[in-house]
Amino acid sequence: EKHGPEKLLRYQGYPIGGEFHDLLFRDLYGAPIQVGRKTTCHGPFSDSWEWMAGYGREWPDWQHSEFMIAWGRNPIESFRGQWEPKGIIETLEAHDATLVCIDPRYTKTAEVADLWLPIEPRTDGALALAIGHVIIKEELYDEAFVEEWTHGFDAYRDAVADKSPEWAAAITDIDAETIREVAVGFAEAAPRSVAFPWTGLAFQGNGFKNCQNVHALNGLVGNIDRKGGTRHWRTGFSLADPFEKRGIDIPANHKDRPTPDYEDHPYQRHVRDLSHNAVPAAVERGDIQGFVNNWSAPLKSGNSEAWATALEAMDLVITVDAFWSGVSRRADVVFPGASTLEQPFLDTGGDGAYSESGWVTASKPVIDPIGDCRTDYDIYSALAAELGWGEYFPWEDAAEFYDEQLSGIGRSFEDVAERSYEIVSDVPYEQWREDGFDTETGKFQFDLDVVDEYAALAEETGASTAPEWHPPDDELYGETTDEEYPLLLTDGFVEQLSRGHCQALDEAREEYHDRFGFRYEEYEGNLLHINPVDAEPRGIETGDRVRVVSPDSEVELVAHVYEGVRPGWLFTVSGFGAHSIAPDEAGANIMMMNTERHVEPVSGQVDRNHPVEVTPLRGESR
Ligand SMILES: Nc1nc2c(c(=O)[nH]1)N[C@H]1C(S)=C(S)[C@@H](COP(=O)(O)OP(=O)(O)OC[C@H]3O[C@@H](n4cnc5c(=O)[nH]c(N)nc54)[C@H](O)[C@@H]3O)O[C@H]1N2
Ligand SMILES: Nc1nc2c(c(=O)[nH]1)N[C@H]1C(S)=C(S)[C@@H](COP(=O)(O)OP(=O)(O)OC[C@H]3O[C@@H](n4cnc5c(=O)[nH]c(N)nc54)[C@H](O)[C@@H]3O)O[C@H]1N2
Ligand SMILES: [Mo]
Repeated sequence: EKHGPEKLLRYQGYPIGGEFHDLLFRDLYGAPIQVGRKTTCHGPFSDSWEWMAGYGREWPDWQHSEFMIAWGRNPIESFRGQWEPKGIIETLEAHDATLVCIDPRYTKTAEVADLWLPIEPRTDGALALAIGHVIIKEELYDEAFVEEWTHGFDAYRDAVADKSPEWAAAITDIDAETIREVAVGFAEAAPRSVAFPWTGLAFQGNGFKNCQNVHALNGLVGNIDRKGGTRHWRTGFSLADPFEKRGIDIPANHKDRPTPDYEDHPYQRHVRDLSHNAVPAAVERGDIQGFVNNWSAPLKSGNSEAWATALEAMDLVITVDAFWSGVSRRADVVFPGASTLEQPFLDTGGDGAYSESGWVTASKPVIDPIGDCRTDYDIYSALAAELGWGEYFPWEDAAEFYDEQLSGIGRSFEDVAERSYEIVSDVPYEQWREDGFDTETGKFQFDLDVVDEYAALAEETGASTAPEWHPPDDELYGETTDEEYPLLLTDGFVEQLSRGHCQALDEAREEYHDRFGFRYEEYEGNLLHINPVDAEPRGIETGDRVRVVSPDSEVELVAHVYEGVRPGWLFTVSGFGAHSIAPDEAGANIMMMNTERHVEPVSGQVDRNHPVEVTPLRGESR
C-alpha cells in the first residue's frame, strides 16, 4: 500500500506453483519487475544462441550423437539418474561414439570421456576459434547448409583465418595436435555431432563471447536441429487454458507500470528482467522496497553481502520456502511451502529422453503436507482470496487445474499421474526448413552485427559483436590473477547435492563427504579442492583449515589436496556457508566475495570467477 506494486521485486527459483505466483503477484497485484533467471544460470549461452539461431534453447540429441563435446558441462553428475547420462552412455556403447570433456575439473563426465581436456579456465572461446579454423581449412564444414542457411560466413572465415591450433595452444594449454584431432572428429561425425556449453562457460566474465564461438561450430558443421546434433526445443502440442475454459480474463496489471531505467547498467537495455547482481543497487536507490520470493535461495547466487544488507533495508520481505534459508531468516512473512512429494505436479517438454517427441509428466502427492506446510496452490489462492481476487482461483486444488489443462490433449491428470509420463507428439528434425530461423536474416547468424541490441551494446561498452576471444582484463571481461591473488576460485555443482536444495539434509552431505574420503561428522561444510602443485609450496594438506582471501573479502574452508583440479585453479561446491540452509551455515559461501561488478557484460549474468590467495590456518586442522 505504501510503495505500490512497482516497488515489489519478484524472484522465483524452479517452483511447482510458478504459474500461481505469477498470476497473483504479476498479473493481479501488478508487480512489473522480476529477477532474471537467466542472469544466475544460463544468460551467456542462451542469449548468444537466441541471437544466432533465433530460439531460446538448443538441446543436445545425445542419444543419437556420434561425437559429443561436453564443454564446461558435467551431465553425468549434474543429471544423475536422468536422461542426459542415459543418452550419453547409450550412444557411447551402441554407436561407439566419442565423448570429449572440456573442464579444468576431473568430473565423472571426464571419467567416462574418451578425451579430457583440462583447459586453462576462461579460454574456451580461443579453443573454439581454432577448431573453426581447422574445420574451414580442411574444408570439412557443411557447404550446402552454410551457403543456404547461414548469414555472415565470410566474416567468420576471415576472423578465424589466423586462429591456428598453435595460436590457441599457447592460450588454452591444450596442444595443437589435440585441437586438430577434436576439430576433425567433430566435423567428420557431423551432423551427428554436438558441442554444448552451459554453466562452465556461462559463469565466466567473458562467457558470452566464449559461448558465441562454441555455437558457431554447430552452425559450421550444420548439425542444427538434426539427428544427433542440437535439437530445437519444442513440445509440438498445447495444453488447454483453464482460465479460458472458465471464462476468466486475466488482467495484465503489471504491463503499464513504470520501471526504472538502469542507466549505469548497459545490458539492462536488452535484458528484460533485472540482473541478480544489480538488485542491491536498485534497493539502495529506492527503486525496490519489497521482495516476494518463491523457492529460491538468492543469497548463494552472487553479490551476497550486499544482497543480505538489501533484504534488511526492504520494508517487506515475503518468502515461500521449505527450509530456513538466509532469506527465510530475514523475511517478515514466511509461508512454509510443501515439498514436491506433498503436492500434485505437472510438466511438459520437447527435449531430452525422447528427443523426437513432446511429452507430459505428472505425479500425485505421496503424503499430505506435514505440520503447517501448505501446497503452493493453497498459499496463493488463500492470499488471493484475502486480497479480493478469489474469483481467479476457482479450482479445488492444483490437480483440478492440471486436469483442465490436460483435457486439451484428451488426457486426465489421474491417467497421466498413474502412468507417470506420456509421449504426446512427434517433433520433426530440421524445423528450419519450414519455418526458417527466427532471426533478423531468417538464417543462422555467424555475424551478430545484424542484431541491433547487440551492436548498440557493443558500441556503448567498447566491446564488439565479432567472433573474437576476449581475455579477462579487469575492466569488462572478468578479473585477472596477479602476484597477490595468484589462484582462480570458482564454485558449482556436484552429483550428491542439488543446487541450494540439499545442504540441510544429512544424507546428501554425508554422501558428498564420503566421495572425497571425509567424515562429515568432523566437518559438515564444503571442501576446497586444490592441486598439489599449489598446496605443497603453501604447506597445505588435506583436512587443513585454510583462509581464502580475495580483493574484496575472505572466507574459511577445509582443503582437499586433489589432482582432479587444474593447477592454479580452485573449486568448491556452492550452497554452503553464510546465508545457506546448511546447519549452522557450515562451510563457506564464496559469493561473499562477489560484488555488483562481477557480471558478464552482455547478458548481465553473475561472473563467479575470483582471483584469490590461500593460506593454511596453523594449528586449526579440522
Ligand atoms: N546433482 C546436481 N544436478 C544438477 C544441479 C545440481 O546442483 N546438482 N544443478 C542443475 C542446474 S541449475 C544446472 S544449470 C545444470 C548445470 O549442468 P552442467 O552445466 O552440466 O553442470 P555443471 O556441474 O555446472 O558443469 C559445469 C562444469 O564447468 C566447469 N568449469 C568451470 N570453469 C570452467 C571454464 O573456464 N571452462 C570450462 N570449459 N569449464 C569450466 C566446472 O568445473 C564444472 O564441472 O545442472 C542441473 N543439475
Ligand atoms: N554460488 C553459486 N550460485 C549459483 C550457482 C552456482 O553454481 N554457484 N548456480 C546458479 C544456477 S545454475 C541456478 S539455476 C540457480 C538456482 O538458484 P535457486 O533458484 O535459488 O535454486 P536453489 O538453490 O535450488 O534454491 C531453492 C530454494 O528453494 C527451497 N526449497 C527446496 N525444496 C523446496 C520445496 O519443496 N518447496 C519450497 N517451497 N521450497 C523449497 C530451498 O530451501 C532453497 O531456498 O543458482 C545459481 N546460483
Ligand atoms: Mo541452473
